[in-house]
Amino acid sequence: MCSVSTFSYLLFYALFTVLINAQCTNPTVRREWRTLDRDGRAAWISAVKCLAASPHNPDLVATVNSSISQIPALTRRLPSGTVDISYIHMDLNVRIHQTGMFLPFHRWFVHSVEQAMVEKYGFSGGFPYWNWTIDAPDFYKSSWWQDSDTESGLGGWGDPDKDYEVQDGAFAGFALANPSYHPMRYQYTAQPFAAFAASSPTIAQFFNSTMLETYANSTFHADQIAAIIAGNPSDLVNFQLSPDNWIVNAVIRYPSYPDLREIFFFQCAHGSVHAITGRDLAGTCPATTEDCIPGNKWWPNSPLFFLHHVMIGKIWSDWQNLNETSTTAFAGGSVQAFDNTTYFAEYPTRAPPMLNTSSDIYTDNMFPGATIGDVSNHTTGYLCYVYE
Ligand SMILES: [Cu+2]
Repeated sequence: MCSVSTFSYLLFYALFTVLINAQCTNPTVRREWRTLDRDGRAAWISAVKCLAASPHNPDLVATVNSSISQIPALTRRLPSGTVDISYIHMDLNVRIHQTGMFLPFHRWFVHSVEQAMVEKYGFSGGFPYWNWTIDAPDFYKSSWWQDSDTESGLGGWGDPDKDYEVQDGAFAGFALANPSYHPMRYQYTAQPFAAFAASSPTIAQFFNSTMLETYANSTFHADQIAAIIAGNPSDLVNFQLSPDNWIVNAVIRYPSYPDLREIFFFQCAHGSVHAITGRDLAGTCPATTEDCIPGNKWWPNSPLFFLHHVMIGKIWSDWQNLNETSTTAFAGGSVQAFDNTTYFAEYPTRAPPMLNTSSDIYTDNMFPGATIGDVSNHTTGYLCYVYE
């Protein structure tokens, strides 16, 4: 059941948290999903569902011009919490992907969702993560998709006869409202890039035939992720190009690289996990939605989005831990610049205006704000967690 905390408790908790976290003497621990016991998994799922069923946040406001974001106006139909959380990501899409804001925004976003679960629904904290390198060798049949427990299981692949709606586990029939009402869906998609390129001429220009046929799971094996981390010490620019950005950077930055395929592997880990899981984690339109523009907008529809992004945050953290200067390093611009390949190459972590550690993370007024510097080091005051 979703018991909402009283105001006085909230206030007490907030003050308590501020006092404790100023020192970060007692960090929460982020663990791989499969190392949690059944109660731990059920507690996280319960808090996610409570958040999804929570009232709309009346303060949430779209800040990107709709001619750019290409999303419908925010409607406040049920289900509610899920609508808001995926809507902020839909609105800010062009500012938080393929820009310097990618890593900071998503770290802040997960933290904010976690805080809401803790403060409102008694979640004890310690957001789990999905180490998909375990699943890379045989993604379709991996243990990740085998837990159908109705309280603690994440369920399996969707039913192809029902628009790939998930039929088992705790999120079977999980109701979503973006881009229109539908139950949550996953579709195993081994080679997702051809369809992805076909969806956008702007993006298609960056693909070559090899890339179009690449198997998504061939980009996120454990040894490849280890190479991304170890291969870019103190080089945040090149590190960022690895887990976040798609193929585009590889083609433009390394046009004469002898083995483009190898570079491509390192680019794609983040997007490949989205794409191979398909449907709601990949921004595919529901079969019943008319006038729908697919893309990466409503990725947070799926609770897996957050487990995935805690893993991305862990990879960033592992890189930061290589040396002291990397813990607070930042580099990146605020504009995507897809349509200008010269510009795109000139600014590998995207174009001016440039961001810095004092820059505010975009919030759409949905959650309390923070700066990029606030989320650089997750073991200090603002965030205060460690990975295990
Ligand atoms: Cu995102």
